[in-house]
Amino acid sequence: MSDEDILFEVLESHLDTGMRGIPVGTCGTSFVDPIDGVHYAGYPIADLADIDPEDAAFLLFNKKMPDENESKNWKENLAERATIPADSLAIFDAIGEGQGHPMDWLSMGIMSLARAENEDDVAADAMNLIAWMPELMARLFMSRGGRGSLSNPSNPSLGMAGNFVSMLGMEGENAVRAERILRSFLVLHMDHGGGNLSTFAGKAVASSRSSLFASIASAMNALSGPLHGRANQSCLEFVQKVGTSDSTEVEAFVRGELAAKRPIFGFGHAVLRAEDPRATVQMKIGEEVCPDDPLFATVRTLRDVAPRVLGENPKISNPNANVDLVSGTLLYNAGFRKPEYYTTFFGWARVIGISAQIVDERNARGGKGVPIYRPKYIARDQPVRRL
Ligand code: NMX
Ligand code: MLT
Repeated sequence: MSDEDILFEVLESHLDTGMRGIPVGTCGTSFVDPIDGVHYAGYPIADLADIDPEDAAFLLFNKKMPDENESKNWKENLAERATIPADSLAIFDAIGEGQGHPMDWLSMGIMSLARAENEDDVAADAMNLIAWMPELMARLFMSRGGRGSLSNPSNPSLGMAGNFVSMLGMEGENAVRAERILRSFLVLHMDHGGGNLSTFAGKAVASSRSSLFASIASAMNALSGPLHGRANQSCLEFVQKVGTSDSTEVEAFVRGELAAKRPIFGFGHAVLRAEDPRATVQMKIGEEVCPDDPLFATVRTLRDVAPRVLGENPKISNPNANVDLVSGTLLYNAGFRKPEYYTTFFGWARVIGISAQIVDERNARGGKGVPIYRPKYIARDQPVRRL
């Protein structure tokens, strides 16, 4: 690509559209095809749904699938880093129980880890943060929920999903199902190109050479909104509110929500123009692990009915299911009964993809890093005046 290649002509009609479709940079971790969905370093997401989350992280950082040896070394490297520094834990534990959204806790937890920043080694900070996430998540669940400390000490050899489930004290069949659902959840949610809001926000903050922790905490704050990551919480609440799997009743419910100007959660996307393959994969997992669950039955009917109803509105660019339609129902079935925590799982997964993208941007231009983000805004209704 030469400097002269015209990639996109910016028209006035593109302004104030949330930069929809306007190219601003390059991304080496993943790309999103409007029809075939996200690909991690070229691999379609559906092909990756069953790999170890640690291997998916390796793929995003190294742009290749690890061989057996690389996978083993990578996992050992993460395990060696897994002990959260005591100073950071003391800050996190001091937040106390109860109040505030779990995403705010996640953001505060990540900021508390900034005490252990390695100045000028963003790649080491990224590895540390990824290694600390399972315990940070488990502590968030236990202490915010007023359940005291971890049920079992951290054991990184169980893998990130298995370790988390064990720290929460889940056992037997429940633990097996929770780990299975969580492993694929983490892989499916790690990355979604360079321009989704949380990734973009995290990279913008990182471009000022802020710490990895400050950048990722900013990304988590962006993810916490209901039009972005918090849609998985809203979607489960929405599915619970539907309360039926009867097609006629579901259709009436969807029409009622639209008439009341409320979003139909789990449908639509800024970039995708077909059903999100991550939704398709999760539907298959649901058919495997909880086909008779009444919530899953509602999701099944919604998937049939809502695209047709939403498709009647020509303004809606994509009436099909997005990643959030099914994920909440699967997490519920995995034993996580409080929807307000669901976005923290999304955040945990995104920490990995966004960190990989920040490391890439710091390595750009021969190690100088990308310049500080500074898009142009056109002045409106501001004639020059004098006092
Ligand atoms: N329910 C109701 N209205 C919708 C929906 C929906 N599912 N999808 C799009 N629209 C509306 C949208 O609000 C916009 O209205 P207006 O012009 O009045 O602002 C209009 O249709 C055109 O929107 P699009 O260009 O199709 O979509 P856009 O890129 O603006 O928004 C979402 C994308 C994802 C924010 C939107 O589809 C939505 O709000 N979906 C429901 C919430 C949801 O499931 N979010 C999860 C997204 C996945 N994620 O991880 O971020
Ligand atoms: C997603 O995972 O779907 C996103 O983060 C939303 C987007 O791509 O804009």
